[in-house]
Amino acid sequence: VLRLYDYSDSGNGYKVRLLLAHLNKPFELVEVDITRGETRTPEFLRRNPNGRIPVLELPDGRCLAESNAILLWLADETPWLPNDPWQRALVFQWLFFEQYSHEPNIATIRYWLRHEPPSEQRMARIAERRPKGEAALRVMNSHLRDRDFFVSERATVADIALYAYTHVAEQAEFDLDSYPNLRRWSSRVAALPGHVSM
Ligand SMILES: N[C@@H](CCC(=O)N[C@@H](CS)C(=O)NCC(=O)O)C(=O)O
Repeated sequence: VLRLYDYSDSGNGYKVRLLLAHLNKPFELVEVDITRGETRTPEFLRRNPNGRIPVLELPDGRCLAESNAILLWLADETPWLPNDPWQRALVFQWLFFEQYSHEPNIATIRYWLRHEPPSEQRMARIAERRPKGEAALRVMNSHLRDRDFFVSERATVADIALYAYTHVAEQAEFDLDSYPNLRRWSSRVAALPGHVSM
């Protein structure tokens, strides 16, 4: 059986849990407490030298890290990853966008607000990232003006990756009321059969 090393409050981990639920794939969950350095033990570093969850361990012991790489691996030959080369490329485009423009500016703020005591340094770091987070949300909101999902008429792993931290962006004090298309898309993703919440 597949084994997922994960931390329940992680959006990156939730991406994988959500896709596994849609694919109806059983898996064993191993909770790793990232707030206690459990991702940096020699044992964990053997599974992911980069010391981060999520990590998917296959029954033969091979380990795959990076949430979006795990999504692509699991989605291969399923409707969650289009076969058409152009549509696939667009899925990759949004997955890279998620990792470069979205997650570093939204997930991080959410984490700091939830796990770090208030300080001037925390405020400065958040202030530096917030406009970049807003910019990412604006790009998504415009893209969704005349679309139900990011790449095709049905949801793909691009939607799963972007949903993970967008639907909890308010926990990072982003106001989703400014992004009505994002709100509608978010409800659409949450209404898909097989959906599980974070
Ligand atoms: N790019 C990675 C990011 C993974 C990541 O940032 N994981 C965080 C939790 S969301 C983590 O494991 N932090 C613990 C640590 O850095 O020791 C992915 O998409 O999987």
